[in-house]
Amino acid sequence: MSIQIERSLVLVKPDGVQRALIGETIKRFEQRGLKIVALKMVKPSIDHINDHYPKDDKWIERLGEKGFTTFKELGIDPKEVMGTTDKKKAGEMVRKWLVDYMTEAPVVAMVIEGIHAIEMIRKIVGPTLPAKAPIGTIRGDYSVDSPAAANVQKRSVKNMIHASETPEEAENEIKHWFSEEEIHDWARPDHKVMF
Ligand code: IDP
Ligand code: MG
Repeated sequence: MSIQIERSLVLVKPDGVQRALIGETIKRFEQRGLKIVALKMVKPSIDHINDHYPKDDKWIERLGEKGFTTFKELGIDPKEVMGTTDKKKAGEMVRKWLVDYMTEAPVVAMVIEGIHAIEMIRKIVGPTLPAKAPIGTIRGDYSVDSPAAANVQKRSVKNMIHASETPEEAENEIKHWFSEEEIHDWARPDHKVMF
């Protein structure tokens, strides 16, 4: 098996920045041995966030479905909360709330590099919905939100952090947030004893 060095895009979302959890978040990636190769604070425009998240039906339906799964578990009628049982319509609503959330304050954007970085980072971050995120993950340790509350209040689930899910997503997202000059090639001397 070849050693797979990957890069992933990570964002400390507006709730993470406003709660002063930037340092705590970055620390978790550094201490695991992952290397930060780009870093900046940005107040994103609506257009920038709109182009950051996918626009295809499959992604939008998946977004709608995440809330529906929670409603089912809690015995809540999705029609009562979302006004629809259609995954696509629900996903479109959630996507709009997500753009509002991501533009309400600055975010901290990073490119993080390492062996199997995409999977390693998602593990440190934890699953999307805080109730499902194990303690020890960033979302499990620092967020408590749920679609059951968020969707009633017509807002996104606040879960502190974004991380690319697939190599394709990572490639697109890194290009969307950083120019080539902003991404640095440097070596961590401790990697000599780690690998
Ligand atoms: P991810 O951030 O774990 O990759 P995605 O499915 O890509 O999860 O969703 C993007 C973001 O949309 C989530 O991080 C969360 O902030 C928000 N979100 C996901 N599902 C819901 C929902 O059912 N209601 C409100 N917001 C949601
Ligand atoms: Mg995602």
